[in-house]
Amino acid sequence: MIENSPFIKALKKEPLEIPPIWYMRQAGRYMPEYRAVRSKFKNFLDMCKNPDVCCELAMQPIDKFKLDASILFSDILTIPDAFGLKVEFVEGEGPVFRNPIRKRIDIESLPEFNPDDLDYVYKAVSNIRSALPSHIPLIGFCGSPWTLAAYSIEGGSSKDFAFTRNFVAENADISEIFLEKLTNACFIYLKNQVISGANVLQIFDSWANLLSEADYFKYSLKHINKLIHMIKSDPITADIPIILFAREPKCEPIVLADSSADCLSLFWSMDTIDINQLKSKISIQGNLNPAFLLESRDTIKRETYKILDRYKNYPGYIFNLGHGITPNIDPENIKYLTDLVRSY
Ligand code: 1CP
Repeated sequence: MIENSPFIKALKKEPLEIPPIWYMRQAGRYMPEYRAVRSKFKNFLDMCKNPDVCCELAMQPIDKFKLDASILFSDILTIPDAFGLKVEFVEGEGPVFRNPIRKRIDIESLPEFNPDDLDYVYKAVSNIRSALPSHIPLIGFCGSPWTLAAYSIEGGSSKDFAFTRNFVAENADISEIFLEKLTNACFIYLKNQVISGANVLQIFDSWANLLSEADYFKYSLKHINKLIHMIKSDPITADIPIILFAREPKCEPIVLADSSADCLSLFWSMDTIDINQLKSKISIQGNLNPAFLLESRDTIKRETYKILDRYKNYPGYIFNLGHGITPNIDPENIKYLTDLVRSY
């Protein structure tokens, strides 16, 4: 039963002897098995549009490392692609939007979001759910409305998203409309993932760090709060635990706990926060710096123990990294890390 899995117990803030473990980007380029499949596709999104391949990729880290949770293999940029922004992943450049949002009119003339355009994602969810052992929970996910807006307006990735920040400052009213459209799309998208078999949902606010504290509430957290409220109010999704990952937001973590997410996924630099005030409110997931996985075993052990010591009495602690596994990490170190946590 999924309810008895350590991961779901932790999300319900139950104290556990050994924390459940999974890793952000647990399927990806660092695995030779992934690269073998990836080499058959030119455009990454074409690979995401193949539900059988997504299932195979999601299962790779589960089979190899016996992790406690699986995550849908897909990407957060499927939603902007479904809005007609034509997302492509260019070799060495990351995502590139062929129809980015550049002017007000681009938002005004956006088509209605059609959730059926993302049927390939729901099919991937149901394939993965069928392939997984029945006691391993499956995480569905989406990007936060702000993070999706940032990529859509910028037209791809960027160090500082200067065009986006300028655009929203000068077009606050229409940006609000765009963020609302994205929020509604995220809700239907996540609901369909739950209908197809997702047991947990994670929201990725990967570009939370771009905004000042006041702007963070206005452009990001307000919409995340609304999205979580919609999920918690719908009878189909009401009981699904929600994990919120926010990269270095300029607000206190307690403010994120008030979003009514069930779990906070901490970015690796968020290691001086006061966890006592979070204890009764929310589970915590994280937050080893993935860069330590490029160092010696002694360093990995020292840094992992620091984190395990910090959270050993925290009810509902889930071990994870503070951001995704990078392509240059040796899979043997993922195995080493997993054994280390389980034998602590
Ligand atoms: O060419 C390749 O092989 C593509 C690499 C890759 C992979 C494996 C991308 C491109 N996306 C993914 C899968 C993915 N993306 C998953 C599922 C796999 C898993 O976790 O095991 C998930 C949950 C994501 C989510 C995602 N995509 C986020 C949020 C998490 C985070 O890292 O902050 C973001 C920001 C993206 C955008 C994205 N996808 C891929 C790239 C290169 C980028 C851009 C990153 C940037 O802006 O620099």
